Amino acid sequence: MSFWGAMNLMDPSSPIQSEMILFHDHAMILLIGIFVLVACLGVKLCVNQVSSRTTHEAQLLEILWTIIPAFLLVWLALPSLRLLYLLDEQSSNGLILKATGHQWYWSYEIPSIGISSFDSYMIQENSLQNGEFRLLEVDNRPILPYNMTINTLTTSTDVIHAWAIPSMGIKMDAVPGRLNMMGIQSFSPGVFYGQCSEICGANHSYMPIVVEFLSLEDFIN
Ligand SMILES: [Cu+2]
Repeated sequence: MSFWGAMNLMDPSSPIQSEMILFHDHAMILLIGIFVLVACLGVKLCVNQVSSRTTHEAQLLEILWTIIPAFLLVWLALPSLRLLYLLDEQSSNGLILKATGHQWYWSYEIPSIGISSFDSYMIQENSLQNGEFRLLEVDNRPILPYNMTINTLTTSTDVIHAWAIPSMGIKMDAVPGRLNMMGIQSFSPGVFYGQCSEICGANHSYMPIVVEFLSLEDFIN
């Protein structure tokens, strides 16, 4: 279990989400460093005299406290840009999952293997089996192979929804009249949960997202 897993947060289930957690930790190093420095200087300023002989016309100090923060910003920006471009990576294996948002359910289509559109409704509380998650289970879920990138297309038929699976670092708006694309890839077989992430109306909370990942052989069978 990772550090974040030990903190009761979800472990990443896709390469992109692992990268996002690394970037978060990277940004936190800078943030905590700046906070500690400013806090120490603040305390020092309170207990000392405000004016000092050595800080008048201190050109070297001025140059340093301009240049060092500039380098720190570049140190933050470069990995951020790298992550941005990784997020936009598209696979070329032709496997596409199309998710269409409706008020208030999702429908899926996997055209490359001939699976035509089917609806995915939330299972009501009184029909849940033992061990199933309340407000998260659906009656039909799309099945995909793990360890390969699948292009996800999202769109909507009525209002804006958003297709999101937190443990995979995915959140893509589903906008009527528009196709948004994003790559998903799972490290492992399993069932992954998410919810609509755009306030889309009265039953916004009742349109969960469930995707199941299998090995390629099981998927083909
Ligand atoms: Cu929605």
